[in-house]
Amino acid sequence: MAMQITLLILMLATPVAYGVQHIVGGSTGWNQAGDYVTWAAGEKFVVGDTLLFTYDSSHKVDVVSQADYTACNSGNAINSYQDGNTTVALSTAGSMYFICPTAGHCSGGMKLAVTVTAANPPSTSPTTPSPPGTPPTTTTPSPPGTTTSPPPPPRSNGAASIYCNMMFGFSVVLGTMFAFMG
Ligand SMILES: [Cu+2]
Repeated sequence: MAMQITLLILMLATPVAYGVQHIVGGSTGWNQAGDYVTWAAGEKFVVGDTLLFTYDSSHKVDVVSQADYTACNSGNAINSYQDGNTTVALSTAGSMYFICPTAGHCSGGMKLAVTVTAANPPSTSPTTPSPPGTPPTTTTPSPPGTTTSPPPPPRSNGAASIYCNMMFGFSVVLGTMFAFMG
């Protein structure tokens, strides 16, 4: 019982207690060589996680709106970082947009959009859509199996029911015998 409670506490506490640190661009980091669309597609961002941008002084990190992300406009940046080692907390579910404000860098691909999902409920809904695809394939093979098995019973139906009755009667007799013996 204590073990089960411990497991339950661990399961409930783990997603909240430990956020994942996503190093933007992986080993490439935050620079003009990165492909942040591909990188972000391979990551799962959950509330409580953090992003770590590592870059040299020729780059910066601007937090921008979706429109400014699309337009590569750093004029209305919500936040701007230039310390070369920037941690950004993903504290709310939704989308966040980052661009490098250095001229030509954003339009050259130095821009990142992340979709942050809430710690627990939304993470279960993306997994539910995939099972529905599998049941239809498993239900299709079974009808042929069920249609092939019915034909034999009607032929031997009489004999089978007699056999069943005999076995039932036999088991009743045996049961009664054991009941008396015990
Ligand atoms: Cu840059």
